[in-house]
Amino acid sequence: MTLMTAAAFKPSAETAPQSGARLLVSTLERLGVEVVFGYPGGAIMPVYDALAGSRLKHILVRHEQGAAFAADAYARKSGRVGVCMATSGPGATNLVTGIANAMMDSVPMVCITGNVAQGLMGTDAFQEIDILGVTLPIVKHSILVRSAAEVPAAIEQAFHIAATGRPGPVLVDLPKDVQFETTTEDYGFHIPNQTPRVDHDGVAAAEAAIRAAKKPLVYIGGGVKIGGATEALRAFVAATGIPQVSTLNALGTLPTDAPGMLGMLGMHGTRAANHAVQDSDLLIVVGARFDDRATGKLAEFAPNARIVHFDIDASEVGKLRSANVAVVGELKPGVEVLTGRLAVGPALDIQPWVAECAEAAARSAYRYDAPGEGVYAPALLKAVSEAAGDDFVAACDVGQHQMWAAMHCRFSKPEAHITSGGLGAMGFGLPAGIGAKLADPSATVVTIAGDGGFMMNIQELATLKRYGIPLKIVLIDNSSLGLVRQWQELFFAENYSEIDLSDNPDFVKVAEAFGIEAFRIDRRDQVSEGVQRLLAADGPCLAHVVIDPRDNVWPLVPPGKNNAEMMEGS
Ligand SMILES: Cc1ncc(C[n+]2csc(CCOP(=O)(O)OP(=O)(O)O)c2C)c(N)n1
Repeated sequence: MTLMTAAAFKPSAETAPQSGARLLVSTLERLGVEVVFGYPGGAIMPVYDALAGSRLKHILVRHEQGAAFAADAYARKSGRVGVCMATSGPGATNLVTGIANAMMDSVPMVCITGNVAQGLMGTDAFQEIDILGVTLPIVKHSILVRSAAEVPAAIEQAFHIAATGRPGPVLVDLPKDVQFETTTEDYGFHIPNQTPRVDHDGVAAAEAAIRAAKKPLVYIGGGVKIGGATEALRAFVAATGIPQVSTLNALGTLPTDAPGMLGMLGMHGTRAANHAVQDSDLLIVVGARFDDRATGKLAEFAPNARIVHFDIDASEVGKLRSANVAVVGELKPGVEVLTGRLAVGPALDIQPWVAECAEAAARSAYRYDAPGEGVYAPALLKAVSEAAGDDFVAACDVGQHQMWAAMHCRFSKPEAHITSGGLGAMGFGLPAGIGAKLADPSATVVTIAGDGGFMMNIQELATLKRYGIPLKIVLIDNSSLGLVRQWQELFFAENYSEIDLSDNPDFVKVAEAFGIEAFRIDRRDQVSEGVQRLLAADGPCLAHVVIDPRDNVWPLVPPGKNNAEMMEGS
């Protein structure tokens, strides 16, 4: 946390007096912000007053959590900083889950909160919350702005910190008196000029390790797309032919069907990916953090592999698994230099390993011919992504449907898969779909949600209607909290405790009550036409997909087991 002091900044030319609120709006405009997601209230009223007539498009969500999730997905899809705002007290606390979500997935976001006037701070004033204190462990940085003159610098600094290095959420708290205060001063923020430096020694050591390996494997993390290193990594893979596995957050970094792409590793990873990791003799980890959902039992993860770890955040390297070679710095130039070095000299001698991985992938390819007449979610989700083509973007909620989407949708770009990976926050899907669609109106954005998570932010259907956002929604309804139900079945002796949602409302009627087109798919022979109808709809549209509550996600690595010990369903 930093308290801004005016002395730290250079005053620029004097202008007519402006309020802190007005300075906030004009700074956001100057930074090129186009969309702000928010919800007003007493402690941020001067800002809302100043918003009227500005160039900023404000999206009035129906719950502040929706504002944070939408801003997060806007950032993931656009590659720019997402912005959300809320009033003090309950408005600010409603942002908290969204802030934690952005922190866990390293998403650049600036969250602006109003607060009570400075004179009232610490007095338990109406709607007063120490939001800096509340969010301290879940922000990259936070700023309490003490005077109107500090507003522009605080905002510029917040954007800079949110977007540079390892990105993350930055909170800017504006007391009400600061919003009202007028000033002629506008302190600019001097953004330091940083040229990325490459750790050449680390890259040379990485090259040596790769040349010595017989079974190298690239372990792609979400940091690759965040670091703008997608093309660099694609070029590295094309040049070397080293097979790859992806974390949940990195899906799409290599297209799903790219040569050598074995799919997701971890708890719901593919057999081919998990076995390759366990067999490999060198893991080239790029922008990944060894999350337990990816590694399974850490002590038995990739037992024979040396580790080359590329990351921008030095504290990630060696955090959970020590690295034999560390390459700390921006991923893009680091990977580019490595590719260049490997291009000279003898080709890698890895053909038997590449062939072994390809055979394993072919042998364990998923089958979509499940018996029965009911809708088979994996096949339906695959069909949706294929019908949408290269413009497909999935904004997923959390649960079985999220894992099915990760495993069975085709992603051709890293921004095509937007999910709450680190935090696993139910309720993400609908507002995330809104944010992603606003970031890229030409994309075919599809929210994929379960009946439980959808209900957590169902009020955002009103936002879709109000702004006519043509988001498509696939609501996979198994009348239960499916992923919890699956765990209860497998690991809690079928003691189904508090997972029954069979009294769900009629989702078609609910959507229609919000003014949104909706229809039901409950038989397999309706899938193809339903998918076409959903994607062809002019405006927002919801497909209510009814599936068998007993359908489970397979394969699965049981908790506490290593990734080679995968369970397969019947
Ligand atoms: C906010 C929040 N609360 C609880 C959980 C724990 N949780 C993870 S998956 C899940 C069930 C999700 O059910 P549903 O949305 O219906 O999706 P399904 O698994 O049935 O596809 C729950 C309760 C969570 N991830 N997030």
